[in-house]
Amino acid sequence: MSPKATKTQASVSRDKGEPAATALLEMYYYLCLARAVDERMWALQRSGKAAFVISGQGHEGAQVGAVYALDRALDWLVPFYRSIAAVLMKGMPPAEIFLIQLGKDTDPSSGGRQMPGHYGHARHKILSTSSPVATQCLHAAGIAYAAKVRGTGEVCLTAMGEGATSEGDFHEALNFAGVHRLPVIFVVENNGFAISVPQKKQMAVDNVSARAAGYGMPGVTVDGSHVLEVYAAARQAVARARGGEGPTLLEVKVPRLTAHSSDDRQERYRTAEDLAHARAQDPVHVFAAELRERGVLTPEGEQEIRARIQREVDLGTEIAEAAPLPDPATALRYVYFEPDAER
Ligand SMILES: Cc1ncc(C[n+]2csc(CCOP(=O)(O)OP(=O)(O)O)c2C)c(N)n1
Repeated sequence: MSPKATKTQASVSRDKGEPAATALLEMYYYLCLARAVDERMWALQRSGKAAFVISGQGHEGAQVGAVYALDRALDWLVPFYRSIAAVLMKGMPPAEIFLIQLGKDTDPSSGGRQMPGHYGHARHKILSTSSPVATQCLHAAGIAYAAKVRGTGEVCLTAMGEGATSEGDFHEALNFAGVHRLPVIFVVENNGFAISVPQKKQMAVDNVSARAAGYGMPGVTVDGSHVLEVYAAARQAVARARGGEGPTLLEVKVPRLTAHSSDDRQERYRTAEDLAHARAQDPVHVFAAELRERGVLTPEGEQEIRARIQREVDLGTEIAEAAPLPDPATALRYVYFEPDAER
């Protein structure tokens, strides 16, 4: 581990790698918070207040497990449009997610310029979400290269879907990261579909992780319904990156619980059996059952978490709804260079 790496998660025993009860409950809190924020995003869209939703429902286990392995203050996140749990964990409160979704002036990612789902936050080291899929892989490799050159000890984690791995940018980024042994983790949240295109029409391999071999890095596949399985794999990848051993391709198989976006109807290309199978793999339910079995999650504890989340999501919605829209006179700001513009 680099001497410049700062704190680790306090409640995790780094020796045994077994999260303590407080850590497990924090993971569960983020899983449930992300789900509740996501559901509110759909409510805002369906009630005509937001133009668009792109959801992370089903992906929460992958994101919580992976981001929990980072040093959240030191490390970088280069997200994609489904990274709701990930950006919450990196420090964005629900209000900021809703400000982004409603395109408000105080949206921290772009001041209302970007589409919903384009998360970014300079202070929390979240790079702006890039619309063309897979370009984030190059951005992440660039950040990791800078970290290596500067010797900062930072690790960069980027996320994408399996469809993104068919893009040239993905392969160029992995090649560069492999050659230069960069401290970067490529997390593929494989939900089996690129909009309506199933994985088997996207690639001739069963596991995206197979692609890692071509770039001289480990490729690992884990089950995203099991948060601790993801966390264990991500911890190894972070240790490897921080220790100067280079990148990892971490594929996390996740269920996609909603349509691709609010502009899609998945019933047109998914069978009822497939949808029922996805629901049975819901990481929120799977993790809750696991925590109950371990005696970590009690009915009272669960009620407390749910009530706290309800308050946070309601408050976040109120703040975002009350916030002003950007002034139309500023629409071209940040498009062209303006030497005298206010920043
Ligand atoms: C370069 C590029 N091509 C096409 C699109 C349109 N598009 C947006 S999301 C998406 C599907 C990506 O699928 P996948 O990477 O599997 O992620 P998922 O949405 O399933 O999580 C596509 C084709 C885009 N944004 N950028």
